[in-house]
Amino acid sequence: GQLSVGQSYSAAASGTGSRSSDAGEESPPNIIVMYSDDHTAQSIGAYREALNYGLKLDHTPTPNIDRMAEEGMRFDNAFVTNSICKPSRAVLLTGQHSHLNGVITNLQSIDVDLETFPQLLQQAGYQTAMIGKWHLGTEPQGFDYYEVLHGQGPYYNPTMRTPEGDKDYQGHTTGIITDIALRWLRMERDRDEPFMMIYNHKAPHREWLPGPSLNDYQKRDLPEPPSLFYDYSGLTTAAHEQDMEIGEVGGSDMRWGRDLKVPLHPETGEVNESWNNLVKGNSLTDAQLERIKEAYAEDNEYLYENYAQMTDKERLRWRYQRYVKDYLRVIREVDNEVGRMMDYLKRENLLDNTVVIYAGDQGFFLGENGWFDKRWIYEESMRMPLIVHWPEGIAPESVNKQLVQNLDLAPTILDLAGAEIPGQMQGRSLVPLLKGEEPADWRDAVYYHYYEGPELERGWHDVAKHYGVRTDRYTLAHFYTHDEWELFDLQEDPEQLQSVYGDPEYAEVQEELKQKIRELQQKYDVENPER
Ligand code: SGN
Ligand code: CA
Repeated sequence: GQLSVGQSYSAAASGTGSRSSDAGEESPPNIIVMYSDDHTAQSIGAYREALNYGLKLDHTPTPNIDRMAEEGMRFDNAFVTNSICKPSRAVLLTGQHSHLNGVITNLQSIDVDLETFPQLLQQAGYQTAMIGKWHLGTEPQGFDYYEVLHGQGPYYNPTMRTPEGDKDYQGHTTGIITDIALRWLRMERDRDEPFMMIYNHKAPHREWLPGPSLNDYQKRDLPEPPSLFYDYSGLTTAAHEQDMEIGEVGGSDMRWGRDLKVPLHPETGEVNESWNNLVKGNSLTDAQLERIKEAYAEDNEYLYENYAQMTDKERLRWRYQRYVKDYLRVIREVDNEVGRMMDYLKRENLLDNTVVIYAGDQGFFLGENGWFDKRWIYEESMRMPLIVHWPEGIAPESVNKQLVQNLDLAPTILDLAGAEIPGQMQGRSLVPLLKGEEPADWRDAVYYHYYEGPELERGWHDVAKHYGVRTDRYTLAHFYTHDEWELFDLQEDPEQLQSVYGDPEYAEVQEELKQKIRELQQKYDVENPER
């Protein structure tokens, strides 16, 4: 059975670790990677004090993930190399930047011949499993077992792809993914070997359709981010041309039916096509559909009655509240399931010698700039939440501020397993950081490249391609299809509202950062930075 949402897993056991009894010999740790889809740091209680931009929640929706941070290490400067789904997952598996692993946008599938950390762990004697969102096209390689969603997968009643063919499930996907993961841990793995499991939630990806938490936040409003009504006046063409506005109706921005759960168009009274898509796409049963309609009914009635008199600002506010509540509802469900997983590890006495890595595959906008979605080099989307729980290896309440990346996870995991890190991997093991060391030669800048521009005609959220660099204080980005640059001083302008590119006061910094970009392009074998 599921815990009620908001309950947190009980405090970690101490002293009763599963260290091998052989004198002095440590068994290699088990490893669980949780890479939740679109889970952004602004929605995690543990990050509330750490971030100086964007939505600040007045409560925590994530007691279990917070607990992992309290008992382990929170990374405050973790970034993805390319803020979109497939590319981020390919970087996780290969430890290589997108231009080398080939998955530069959501259009590519991962090449089955690439060397990935799960295959190397298998060779090193680990039992491996891949459960939940895969989204890399080709068949998962390097796993003793897998059970994954097709593509993005639905919020309800998923069909899972397994080595033996498809399996159908009834219910809410977030709980089902955990059930499958727990079944594998309990009954299917070989207990004589250490295990590595990737346990990936589909939530909180669009369309944020809650299950158990449907009725949370019914009677209260959530805070707004300071830049909710921003007009992009300090930014370049790309920001003016995007397609990710919460307030914009129609097109590829936020849709009334599917995203906002408003069945009828508030102006015309006609059924929204995207509402039908929501019902169909999730194969909702009558009972599920009734429960969903019921949860939104009162607020929708208010909207239908008042829409005509509402100002644009009020309309955006209403849409923002509906969006962010649903986002947080599905986050609470993820958090609850993470708690179930941690409880299992504790009961089985596995907690101390299991490294649990909690991360999002990128960040996400929660109304900052009036937006949802990701893609940008901006803080909201480039930052990934990254929390590591490992009682045997990490001092509690650790906070790390080094610049780290999803690129580092494959080398880190191999290092934890005592396996060799192949030369083609471009990240660096975080194990010294986990142990509290501060290597003097740690990187002072991260390289970023986003490739899914409007010319691909993907139909949603056109964002101009860009590459750039993020240091501890600055972000410099080149939107090369427009040949425009943006420079942010994150200390002075944490919300990134005013680019200071071209400002004489920053001339020197600007030159240094351009030089840094050239250095990194060379270091990472970027042959064609404007592809
Ligand atoms: C879908 C979503 C987009 C989302 C992309 C990429 N539209 O196309 O909102 O940005 O996926 O997401 S939807 O109407 O199909 O939901 S990603 O996580 O796979 O990169
Ligand atoms: Ca994603």
